[in-house]
Amino acid sequence: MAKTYYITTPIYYPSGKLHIGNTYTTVLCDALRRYKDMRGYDTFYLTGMDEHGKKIETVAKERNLPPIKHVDEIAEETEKLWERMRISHDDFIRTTEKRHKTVVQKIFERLLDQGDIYPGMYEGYYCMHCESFFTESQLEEGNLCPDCGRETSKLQEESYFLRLSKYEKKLLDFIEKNPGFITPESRKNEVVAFLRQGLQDLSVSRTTFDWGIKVVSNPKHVVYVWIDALSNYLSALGYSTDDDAKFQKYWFGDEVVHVVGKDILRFHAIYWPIMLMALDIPITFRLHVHGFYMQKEGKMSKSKGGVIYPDTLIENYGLDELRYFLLRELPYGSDGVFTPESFIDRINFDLANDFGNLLNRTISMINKYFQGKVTAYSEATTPYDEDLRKVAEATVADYETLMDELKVAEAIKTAWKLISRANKYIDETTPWLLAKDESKSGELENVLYHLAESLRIVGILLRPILLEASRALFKQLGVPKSLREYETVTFGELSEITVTKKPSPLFPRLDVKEEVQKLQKVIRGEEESEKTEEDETLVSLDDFTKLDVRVAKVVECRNHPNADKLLVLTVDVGDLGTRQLVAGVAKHYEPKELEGKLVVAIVNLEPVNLRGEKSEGMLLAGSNEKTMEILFVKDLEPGDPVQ
Ligand code: ME8
Repeated sequence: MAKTYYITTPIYYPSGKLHIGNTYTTVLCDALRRYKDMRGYDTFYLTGMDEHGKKIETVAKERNLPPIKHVDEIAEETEKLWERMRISHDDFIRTTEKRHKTVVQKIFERLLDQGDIYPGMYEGYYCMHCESFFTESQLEEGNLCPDCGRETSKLQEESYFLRLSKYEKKLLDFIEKNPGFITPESRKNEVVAFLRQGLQDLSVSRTTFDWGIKVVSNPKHVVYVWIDALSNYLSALGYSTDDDAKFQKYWFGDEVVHVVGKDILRFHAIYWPIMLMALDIPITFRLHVHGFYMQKEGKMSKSKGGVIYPDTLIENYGLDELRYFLLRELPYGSDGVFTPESFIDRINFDLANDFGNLLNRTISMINKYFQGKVTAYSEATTPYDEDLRKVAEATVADYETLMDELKVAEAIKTAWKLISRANKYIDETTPWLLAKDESKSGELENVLYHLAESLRIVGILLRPILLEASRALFKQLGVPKSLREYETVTFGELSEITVTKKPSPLFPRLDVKEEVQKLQKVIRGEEESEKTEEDETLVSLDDFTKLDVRVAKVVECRNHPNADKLLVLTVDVGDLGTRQLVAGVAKHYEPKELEGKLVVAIVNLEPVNLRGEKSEGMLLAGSNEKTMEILFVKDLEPGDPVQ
């Protein structure tokens, strides 16, 4: 029976269009999956979307869409992108699907029942504007919100916690006993150092937003991101359902690989194994952590811009060109930089010159000197044959080792060693001189055979990487289907071939200056169309007039039961009736002094729950470092509009 291979990407947030960073991980897993397929494995490749959470709810709100509409749209767009990129995934899991929700709810309840999840109070810094909690270390200087820069207040919230501390020692032991569990080694060391500092239990539920999976036994809570997200690796396999054949086959199979970027190392190397330990599920996976693609200017992110999108690159340069660049340029274990220059150079030097030209020259010479057909010829040899063969054999061996170690960039580099060796072989054997001497015809045929055979091997090695070019190579060289398979990757399997009469270049050469400028524009253009921070503070008149701002009379005011900085006001808004507002003004006003006053409030905001009290609008107040003043009016009536 074939060995099994289960490989996964992170499930991506639909907070915006996916960029080349997310694309990299997806292409990397695609290449590994295709490699394993080629090696005869029974493979299963999972990717998908992580669709819940406050951030997604907010983005949807900004787009005036119900969250489900928003995530449906991005998921559809993403699936189209993967289709376009010929990603070979077997399943696309979305955390909003029923099959996933049910599993998450089961997992949560089970952990709760057995005491690995327990109720408690979460204390954090709350930004009223973003309705989000932050830990102290996430805050900007002065305890300001890292997202909007506004002041935050320290608040408590009811939350469930996952008992990480209980499993700390067990996890350290596991990592020690399984040296290949986390690769590269440097990432493993990071995790071990972190574990040694001691783990705090993890808050795993929220009551301040709805867009998530409800906790069955206490639906006031939604499951907070990581238990929801990580469980996808099990729910997609049918874990805990009647139909768990895939779970049995792939989770307990021969190889399970989670591939993630360095940003989510801790979640996968600590929280996930601990969840599995608590659930009594064997940790069968290995975790592979890759670095980030950066821009010269720094990081890329879906929300902050500076982003390069794959569609544009495929449209302008082709799928193989993009796949090649992404897989070749990011070295194992560190970050890489995407620049227009490096992208165009890789296409010109590696693909067009080294590889494409070698194929083109070989085919042209076979046509010119042997009417398109050569046969393995062993009688007349050249002094360079043996070395070429040896390099081919070593290349295949190295390629296998490197691919098995998930070092894809290095494996590609190795394939290029054979390409370079073959190019050198042309210079050494000088076929155009051999052609001048009738008696050297056997030697010439032998040389061309060696070149064709080297190219066939390169074609096989590059099958998982260059989807179109490897097919074109086989076709133009006339390699029969059976000799495109990995079992035939040994030098000498080819006995005879008939090449195409009309070779066409695999990769057209690009004009560097022109293309770099074009690419810079493409990238800049997209950055400009992304919202910059300045743009975000500009609001159209249309948007502004959507706000219903009114005079309101405070009829009652009291301290918030759970938060020192907040007051709860009941206000009369004339014909609109009464509203409850929660406002962060308790440090500056006593509840009683506000009663009877006329204030200004926005009254058509969507209600939010602030520490257990409903807020149906926003009281307007000005503030600076020293003080805060509520805007009071004198002679107007409750309900009068403010424009
Ligand atoms: O973290 N270079 O989703 P996400 C390389 N939903 N890879 C990059 C990259 C870059 N510049 N930027 C992103 C999440 N990535 C969670 C995951 S899994 C249970 C939940 C890749 O949309 C990389 O794989 O923020 C990174 O880990 C992932 O995208 C983050 O995607």
